[in-house]
Amino acid sequence: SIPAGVRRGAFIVFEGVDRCGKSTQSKRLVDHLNSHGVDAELWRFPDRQTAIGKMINSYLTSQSEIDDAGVHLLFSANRWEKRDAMLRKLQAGTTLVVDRYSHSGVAFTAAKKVPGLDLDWCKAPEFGLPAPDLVFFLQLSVEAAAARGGYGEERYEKEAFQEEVLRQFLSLRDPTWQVIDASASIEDIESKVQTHATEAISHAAAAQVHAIGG
Ligand code: FDM
Ligand code: MG
Repeated sequence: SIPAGVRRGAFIVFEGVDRCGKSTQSKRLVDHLNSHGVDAELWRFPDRQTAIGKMINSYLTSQSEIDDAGVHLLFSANRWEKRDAMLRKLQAGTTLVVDRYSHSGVAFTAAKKVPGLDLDWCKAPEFGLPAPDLVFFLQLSVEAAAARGGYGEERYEKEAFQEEVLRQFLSLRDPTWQVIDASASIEDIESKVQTHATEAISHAAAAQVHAIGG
């Protein structure tokens, strides 16, 4: 059981198109927090280590074909299988900095424009998952992202598709998101991120973890 009086950690998510700097910034944030004595861990979705994550990895690397609805539910299940562990960490006082979460799930499937898999359908399996306290959206044009060295070989790493993903992210964006211009320097972005994250950590300590849709 969790000792009384432990301040819970904050649940902080980074979202954005591929190559927008999510991985760099999430790692820098965790290093910064740890070096200031804040208990924080870097997580990412998909978590390719689990059995479900291995199926997702094989799909993303085109070693397997999975129906669009099916793989959407696998991505969501990959978050659900981590739900208890996320809540335990947060309640024990660990701040979780997470590279991609539900908004990626919704944006990437909605971007496929598959009949029947509309926004509501894409959001439904996310309802009930732990809701982030803070979402950073690193906003970058696909042109600028592609100019950073081009995309890799994975299934979704195509410019036209990333354009549609960006449109979906922008339609999901809500006023609680911290939208950050990801074309700025790493250091400028990092300092904005630190400011908002520090604030979120102090607010989270006094609040319950919410559920998506709840
Ligand atoms: N992705 C990621 C999804 O399609 N749905 C999801 O729920 C999540 C979390 O998986 F193209 C996509 C986004 C990306 C791919 O992600 C692999 P990483 O961050 O590049 O490993
Ligand atoms: Mg990738």
